[in-house]
Amino acid sequence: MASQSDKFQPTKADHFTFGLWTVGNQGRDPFGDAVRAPLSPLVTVEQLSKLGAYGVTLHDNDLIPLGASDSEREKILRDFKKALSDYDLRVPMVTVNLFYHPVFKDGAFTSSMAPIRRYAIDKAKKAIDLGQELGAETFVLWGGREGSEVDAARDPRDAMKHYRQGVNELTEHILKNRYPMRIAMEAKPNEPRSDIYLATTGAMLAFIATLDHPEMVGVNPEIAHEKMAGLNPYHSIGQALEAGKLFHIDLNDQKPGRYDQDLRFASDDLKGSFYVVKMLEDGGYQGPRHFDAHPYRSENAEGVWDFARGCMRTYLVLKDKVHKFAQDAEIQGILSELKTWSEREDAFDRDAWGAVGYQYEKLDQLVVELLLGAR
Ligand code: GCO
Ligand code: MN
Ligand code: MN
Repeated sequence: MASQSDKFQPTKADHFTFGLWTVGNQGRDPFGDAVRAPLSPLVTVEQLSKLGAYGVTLHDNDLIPLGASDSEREKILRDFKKALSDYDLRVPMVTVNLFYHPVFKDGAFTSSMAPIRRYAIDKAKKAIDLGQELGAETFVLWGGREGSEVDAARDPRDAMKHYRQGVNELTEHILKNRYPMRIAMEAKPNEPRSDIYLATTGAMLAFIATLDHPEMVGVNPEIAHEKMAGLNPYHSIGQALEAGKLFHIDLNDQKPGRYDQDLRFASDDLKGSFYVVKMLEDGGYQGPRHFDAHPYRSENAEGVWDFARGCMRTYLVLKDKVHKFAQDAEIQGILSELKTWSEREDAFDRDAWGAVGYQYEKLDQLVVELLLGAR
């Protein structure tokens, strides 16, 4: 693949990152067992670095198994840090697993059970400490089990109060320890819960404004999750960026109206993905380009790396299209014509304005042809 064109060969300067859980996904689904062997974090570091990635991200338990002793933790961390330094890979983001163990079956921060909430908050604090040890500047918080099936059991107002209290404790922990770390909250409308609280990036933004330290908390929008909610990720990401809240991003893809697919970046929706790349590149987003996606279940160990290469190459191809968009005389001509119209200062004539054609058909067709390589 790389031989096709070096222009699309990723380098560390592109700031591509992958979760250990993404390339390490074994292809389990609710109807079928694992199709791939577990992938060691050390091998992942080596492979990602060779493919041109900049970093790797992880949940606490992707690296340190739940229940590991202090000495086991230390050994794992020592080996992992050595691999990171041998292969010049960074860990810009760490997150916490608050969903896998049965203890979280009815929520973590929003559990109705105070001892479970305590355990969840302490687990997240430890994951923050782990992130600090690995040099991460972002801590992602995805409340996968923060939701319900049975609304008779819990009032969402109580869930909000508990959620807020949990996040407030995390910011206190970061401040007390003077960690240079920010929190990025990730929304999802459903799966694994029937309904997950704070279902969209917009809901997260409203919630963040109610926290004790809103300046330390932003969002980690995931393309697929916005699509699962029937929303346009370009708009959600744009709103977050404009609010100064785009602290991190999960790039992947999703067919609307389906289960959580976590598809290879831009594999389904080329035009929507183009606008996301355009937003990140033109909008001054400084963070890593993080892929949170899974290889198809059809793949063996080799196919996993085709998947990772594909995510990065497509991003770079779309970034090239963003430059072409800016240089395309016809596209820019229409846009500047529209701008001239918008700045007209003659007396307002309602009927004349009502009769104006905006040329959006032409504009959109030009974008389609640009993406198809026809210009
Ligand atoms: C999902 C989620 C997760 C989270 C991850 C980080 O696919 O439903 O995106 O992958 O991003 O667990 O906490
Ligand atoms: Mn995600
Ligand atoms: Mn997802």
